[in-house]
Parts: sequence; C-alpha cells; structure tokens
Amino acid sequence: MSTTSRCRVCDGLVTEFFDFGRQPLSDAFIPPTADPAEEFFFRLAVGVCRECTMVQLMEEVPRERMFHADYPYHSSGSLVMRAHFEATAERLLATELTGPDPFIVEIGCNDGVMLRTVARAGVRHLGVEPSSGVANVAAAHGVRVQHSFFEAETARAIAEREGPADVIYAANTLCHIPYLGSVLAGVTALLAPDGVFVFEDPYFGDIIAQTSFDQIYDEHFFYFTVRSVRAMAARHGLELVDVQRLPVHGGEIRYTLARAGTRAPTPAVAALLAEEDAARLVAPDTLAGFAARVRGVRDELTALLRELRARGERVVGYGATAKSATVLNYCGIGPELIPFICDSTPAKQGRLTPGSHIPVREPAAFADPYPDVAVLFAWNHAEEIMAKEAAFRASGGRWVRYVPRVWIG
Ligand code: DWN
Ligand code: SAH
Ligand code: ZN
Repeated sequence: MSTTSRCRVCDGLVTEFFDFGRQPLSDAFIPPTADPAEEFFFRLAVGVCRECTMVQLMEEVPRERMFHADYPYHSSGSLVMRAHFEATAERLLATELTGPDPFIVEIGCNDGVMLRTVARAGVRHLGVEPSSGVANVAAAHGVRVQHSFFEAETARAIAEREGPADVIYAANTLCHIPYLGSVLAGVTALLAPDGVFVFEDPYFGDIIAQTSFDQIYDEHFFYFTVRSVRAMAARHGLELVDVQRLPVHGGEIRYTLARAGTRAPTPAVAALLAEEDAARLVAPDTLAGFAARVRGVRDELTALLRELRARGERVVGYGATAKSATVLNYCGIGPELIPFICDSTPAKQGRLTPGSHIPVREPAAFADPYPDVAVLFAWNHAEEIMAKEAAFRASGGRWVRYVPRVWIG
C-alpha cells in the first residue's frame, strides 16, 4: 500500500488524504446465487496532486469492469434529472446550436436523457456510450448513439466522418475517466474552432462543505474544482470561460471550455476561484478536517442503526445508489442492520448490494407494511422521493439522512 501516486493530469505527486479500505465496484449488484469469492474489490483511497491540485483516486479500476452491457444506472430514473437535462438541451439548442446544420456530441449519453430533446428538435447529434444496455435504450428513443469509450482515437474518427462539433457535452461522465489527457486531445481534435466543451460533475467544494464522502467511489475518479479544471484545460490549449453551480446530485459545477483566446471568461470564473482560495479547499488542514468528519458520520450512523435495532424498530433503505456502496462498506452495514433497500431500477431488484449483500427490492415493498425508519441513500433526490413517499411520514415513519450530518426525523 502506497500513500502517494502519480497525477493522471500532470504527472505530479498525489498525496493521499483518505483511505476507505477494501471496496467493491459500486454498481456491481450481484445475484443472490453468486459466489462471494468472485466479487471484485480494490482499495478506495483519495488524494490531491500537490502540483495541479486535482483531487483523484489513488487506484484505478479497469474501465471494462465498470462500464459494460449490464451497467445498471439509468439516468432517466429521476423526474428532477429528466427536467434538468431537458432544460440543458433546450438551452444549448437556443444558444450554441443555432448556426447552419449544428452538431453536438455527448460523451456518456447513457439512456439518452439529454439527447432525446436534441433528437426531437431534429438537430444533428451523436452520443458516445460504452455501456451498451443503456445505449440501446437511448437508440430506442431516437438518439443516434455509438457504442464506444470516448478517447482521442474515437474523437478523431468522429471528426473525420462527421466534421467538427459545435458542442461537446458530458454530464457526470468526465469525472469517471482517468485517461483525461486522451479525452481532451480528442476534444481538441473534434471541437469546431469556435465550439464549446461543456461538462458538469460533482463539485469538490460541495463534497467538503457537506461531508458527502459517499460521492467517492470507483466510478468517480476525479473530484473537480475550478482551479484544477482551469489548469487541466490550459495544458490542452483550452480555456475555462464559464462556471455555473448546479443544485443536482448534491452540488455540481457546469464548466464551459473553449479554445484559448476565442471567448472572454465570465466574471463567475474569477469569483469562484477567489471563493475556493478563501476556503483553502485542498489545504492539508481542510482535508484533515474532512477526514475527521467522515469518521464522525460513520460512528454516529452505525451507533444510530444499532440503537434502532436494539429497540426493535424496523429499518429499511431507500435508493440502492452507487454512492451507498461506500457508506455501507466503509461503515460495515449489512442486512442485520438494514434487511433490504427499495429501488426503482429493475436491473438492481432481486439482487444484493455489492460487498454489503443487502437485498434490493421494488419500491412497492416499502409500503408493505411501512417500516418505522428509512435510511435515504438517494439523499440527492430527497425532495422528489419524500414527496412521492409522503404517506410514509404520515404513517409515523421517520427518515434517516447522513449528509451533511446524521439526522433522523
Ligand atoms: O455519477 C453517476 C451518477 C450520475 O449516477 C454514476 N457514477 C452512477 C450513478 O450514481 P448513483 O447511483 O449514486 O445515482 P443516483 O441518481 O443518486 O441514484 C438514485 C438511485 O435511486 C437509482 O438506483 C434509482 C433510485 N431511485 C428510486 O428508487 N426512486 C431514484 C428515484 C428518484 C426514486 O424516486
Ligand atoms: N450523462 C448521464 C450518465 C452518467 S453515468 C447522467 O448524467 O446521468 C456515467 C456514464 O458514463 C455511464 O453511462 C458510462 O457508461 C459512461 N462512460 C464511462 N466512460 C466513458 C467514456 N470513456 N466515454 C463515454 N462514456 C463513458
Ligand atoms: Zn496534477
């Protein structure tokens, strides 16, 4: 075990600041009949590059183990996210895709949640999506999709075949790609001279502010900040020209990159940089404080669940998220504390959560009968889920949340 590694962006020295220990693949829900000895584990630890400030995992999981035909996450599973991506598409159509025969490429289009709107508008588009199960769903919705990993070669081939892209877009995908240099080389090969590369991912500033340590798992290789993204862009002749904070998925930033010198950066870029500096986001004492709070959440959450069990209360989980893998495995929570988790994703139902082996059941099981307490693992969808399940609280049920702190009510 090494507490340093090399930065995947600049080759500088990365210093570890938290080790979650042995963790499974966050989206590898296993059949109850599977041989537990076959489950894949790796060391989940996170560090910061002392050269370019990029926060990243210390160890990388091979991409084919995570993104394949059976990748279970369907982006359209949340109404709020559907509305978010519809609005995103409408905005791009109205601002960047207004020229003659505009072209947009999406990296990681999943089930086509964003591109469906673009396709309906009749605008030329291409989704690049390696997980063929979700890619086929996108295609069924009229989205043009190519089953591959976006990287330099893929991008060059698209540019040759279809010409330059006015917009390259990625949501919750760029942070999943350790080989970022290859992706950015691809972006510069494919982007039109005055085009934009727009991407949105969880913001490290929000992870620190809310102690949302469950954002850290195998698929999330990078944890971006304005400073680290600006430095990464500059290495590829790109410039960070806009940043916008987004409320989705627990706090994200949408970054807009353009070829250096083609667009004037908005004041939001300097403003957020100054905010990050004032917060000393990646300073050793900030990271040590985060680490101490993570241990605190673990201790409080496990103490609460044990107390509830001792009192004979019925506890279930809600939302078998990828994020929950880190919480469950790091805290050592299994079916003895949470007998099952409800989730609306058919591909997760009837299976067991990775590493912690908690059965996943359909949402109908939640009310059959209502438990005393439900742990909300999909805390980023709290409003949507609590509204949908309003009858649970009305029946006397209580929710448990653990972001930004352990809370029951
Ligand atoms: O970055 C990623 C994000 C975009 O999606 C991927 N690496 C994997 C995945 O992460 P996640 O699983 O943590 O995402 P969500 O969106 O927090 O997952 C929500 C889960 O909760 C899904 O399994 C669906 C389920 N759900 C539900 O059962 N009822 C969600 C809603 C809104 C509901 O009403
Ligand atoms: N954009 C969607 C999907 C996010 S999940 C949303 O915001 O909800 C991350 C997606 O990235 C998965 O569908 C995964 O298959 C895809 N992905 C991972 N590596 C990729 C790569 N190199 N190129 C394109 N897509 C990739
Ligand atoms: Zn670096």
